Amino acid sequence: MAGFKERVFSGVQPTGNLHLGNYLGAITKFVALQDTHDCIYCVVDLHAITVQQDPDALRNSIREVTAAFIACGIDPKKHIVFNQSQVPEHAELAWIFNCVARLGWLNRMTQFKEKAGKDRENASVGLYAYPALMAADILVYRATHVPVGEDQKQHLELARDIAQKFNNDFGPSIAKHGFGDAFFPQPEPLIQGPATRVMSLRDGTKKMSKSDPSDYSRINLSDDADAIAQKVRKAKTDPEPLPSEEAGLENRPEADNLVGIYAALADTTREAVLKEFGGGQFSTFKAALVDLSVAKLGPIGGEMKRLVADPASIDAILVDGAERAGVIARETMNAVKDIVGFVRR
Ligand code: AQP
Repeated sequence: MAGFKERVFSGVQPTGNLHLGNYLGAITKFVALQDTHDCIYCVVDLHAITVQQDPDALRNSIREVTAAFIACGIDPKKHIVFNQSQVPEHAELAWIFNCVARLGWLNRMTQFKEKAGKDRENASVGLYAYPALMAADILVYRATHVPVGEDQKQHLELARDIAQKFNNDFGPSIAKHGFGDAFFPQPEPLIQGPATRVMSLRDGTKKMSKSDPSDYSRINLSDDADAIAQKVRKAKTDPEPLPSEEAGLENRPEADNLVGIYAALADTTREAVLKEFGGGQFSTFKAALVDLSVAKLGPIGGEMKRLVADPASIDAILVDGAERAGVIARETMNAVKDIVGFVRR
């Protein structure tokens, strides 16, 4: 992005067990981007409390997500790993963005509508304002690239709108303080590959999600080989054999989902998977999917267990990450305060 140093930011909520959707849609991308970019990966605990959380479970989840990051291959020494609440500048910039974003923009957010459900009057103000905080998470580091799953696309578009409106609203002040014609970059979503939206194993029309009451709807990163095998075997399918061409997956959401998962785990395409398994029965395909899933996810679950057994080491990683993130975030906030017109220390 012209004029801005390339930097990657993304976050994961500590709201329960991380699952295959989080892994394929987001975390595998986090890992790959480490080779080419400076990366900041955040456990977004301020987002988690937009719905009620048990305090002890939340603390455990923060450590578990951190362990998952590391077990999947994120290097917290070369890059930055921390939890959001340790860097107060996220919340500070979010307030300013609440004053930049328009009500009409937030009213269009489909995730709020889905999560608030019918009882919208009873949803927290935080759940409604969530996308402005997400914009602050990204832009407090002036990040240029954001690897996310498909479900976050709309929030990313809002972050771009907020960045642009801030740049426009404060244009003369931005120039006066020596930042040219734009202080914030337009962050680009990175949504690629065969598994940008992994669906529930029980219902191919619903997103795989931590908050689904059925544990059989998802494969958790902490699941052992037996649990993975059982969930894949029980995954909903249809009576037809697998098609040989991608077009044959249309209107077959469960088949499409399992083929997409296989392709992502094997680092190949749906087309290639169908070339191998097309025309065959689901039982053969599922057996291969069990083997592949266990081979890929088994070691991650084992390493997560080892890491969470030593919470002090995880906490030390988070403190170190928060200190390094805080240096960047404070620099941004000092500039933002000057641009907005606050008197500061
Ligand atoms: N099913 C999915 N397929 C692909 N990507 C997914 N992501 C989440 N679900 C899928 C991506 O994972 C990253 C972290 O997501 P999150 O935990 O911060 O929030 P979420 O999207 O709200 O995840 P859940 O599982 O659906 O949580 P709950 O049930 O608590 O709402 C994001 O990049 C997301 O796109």
